[in-house]
Formats: sequence, structure tokens, C-alpha cells
Amino acid sequence: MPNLDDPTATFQEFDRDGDGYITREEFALAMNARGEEVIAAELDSIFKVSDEHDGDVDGRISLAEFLVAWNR
Ligand SMILES: [Ca+2]
Ligand SMILES: [Ca+2]
Repeated sequence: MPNLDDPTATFQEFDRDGDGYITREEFALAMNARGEEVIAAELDSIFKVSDEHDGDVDGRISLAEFLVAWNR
């Protein structure tokens, strides 16, 4: 179990295929693995807020975007 206070470790846990981006599917799977249900509307708002920060709006969360979202 990674340290929950370490966002980089959490990012790596969520990024299951290790390509450096968290997709919606990876995010939902990671939350389910933690026993949390994530509904589509929550995913939409999380990804919208995160994607706004680097302006690429590619539907994936990079580590930089994740760190911004983490520190909100
Ligand atoms: Ca990935
Ligand atoms: Ca992005």
C-alpha cells in the first residue's frame, strides 16, 4: 500500500499501464480497488478540473495535472 500522502506514488498506483497518464478507466478501476464507487458525473468533473490546468484537454491526467488536482 503506497503512502497516501505521496501523490506521486498514488499517481503510479492509478496509472496501471505505466504510460504516464491516468485515463478515466484507470481512475475508476483504482477507486474501485480502494472500495470507492465513482459515478460518471464525478469522473467528468475530476477530469474537467484536472485537464483545465495544462490546457491540453486530452481526456487524460498527467502527473503534473494530478499534482495540481491533489493540491486543490
Ligand atoms: Ca495509463
Ligand atoms: Ca490532460
